[in-house]
Amino acid sequence: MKQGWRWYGDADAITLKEIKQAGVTDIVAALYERKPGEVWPVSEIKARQKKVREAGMEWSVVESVPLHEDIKKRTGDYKKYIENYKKTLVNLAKCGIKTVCYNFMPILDWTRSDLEFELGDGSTCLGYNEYEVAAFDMFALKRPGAEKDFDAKTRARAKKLWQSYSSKEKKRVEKAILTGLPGTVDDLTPKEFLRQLKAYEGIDDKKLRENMYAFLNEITPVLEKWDVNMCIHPDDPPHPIFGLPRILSTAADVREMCRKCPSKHIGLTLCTGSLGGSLENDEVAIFKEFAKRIFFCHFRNLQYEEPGVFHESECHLCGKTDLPALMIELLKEEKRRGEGIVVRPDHGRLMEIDRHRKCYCGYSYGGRLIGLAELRGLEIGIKYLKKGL
Ligand code: DNO
Repeated sequence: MKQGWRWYGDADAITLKEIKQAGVTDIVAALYERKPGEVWPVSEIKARQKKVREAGMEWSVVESVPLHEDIKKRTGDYKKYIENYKKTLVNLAKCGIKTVCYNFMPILDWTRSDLEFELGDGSTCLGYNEYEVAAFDMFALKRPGAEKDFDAKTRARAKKLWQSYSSKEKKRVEKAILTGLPGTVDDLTPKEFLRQLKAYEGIDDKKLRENMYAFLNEITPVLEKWDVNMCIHPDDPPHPIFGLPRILSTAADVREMCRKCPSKHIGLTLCTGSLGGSLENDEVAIFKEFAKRIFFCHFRNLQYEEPGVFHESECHLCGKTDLPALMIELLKEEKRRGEGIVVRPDHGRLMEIDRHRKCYCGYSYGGRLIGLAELRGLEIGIKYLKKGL
């Protein structure tokens, strides 16, 4: 396991020195100041790379090169944006950075309904409650036709919940959903969100898939020439929200992508927390099936209160995903390849140690430090017990 860590550049409250001291070797970063659709200049990539190298680490994974919405919709200036995307990939490859994470979620990237879910010990983490999301959709956003997306039971429960909420609680949900979470683009207002949703009218599941496969096949010659691996980040949560299709949520979706886009450079970011947002997904089975096409991993865990209601776990190793079993699969695949795969402890609790500074949601120092240490211990323990791995 190559020990990765997401760093948000100079705007990040966590310094490279702290990251290095955590035992990290591989930095996961991006040019966050560049908007989707822009070409990333070599000079800027090099400047960031130099900083990381000076701190004794290597920038080895990009997370993300975000896609302009026009590419997802295949409207407007999408051709120009695809050309720009290719240029960015070439520029990254010229600097030796050849693993690129991205996603194909329309408008919203990952979505939570609670950014400060309090655990028993007073630390906080991120949470998701599908009834809160449904209530926000129907009663606050008032998306036309939203009711049709929920069954009678969900509608009734969401209504009751919303009626019981104070305006402060409602605001909390709205903020959590519309805030551009780290790595995403901008904060949205309800009005702007509705406007963007309208632009997706007519783009159903089938159309969005076609658009994704077309994009991937168009950039494939660049991937092959420059030996770049594209690893899609699964939808989070892994199901449609706000009437928007989500097309990379299950093993079947990955299978279909691999069939439609056969290049070995097109693969997956195995994100346990995102895939784990559906009780039907089996993260270990997904790893096994697509092992050769997994170029990057996010490891963390979820705790369910009931189906559709979960929060991040106190411990990266315990919860919905069988992390020890997954680690064994990772080590087997690394052995087969003869090289390590970058894994980053994805998210962590916000604990006292970080209260004095402004960490991006989910991206605290202490919480991820524990996560990384747990993963490292697990790796060493497995190797000890299973000689040869
Ligand atoms: C959340 C992240 C996502 C991810 C993007 C990849 O913590 O995993 O924001 O970076 O979806 O494009």
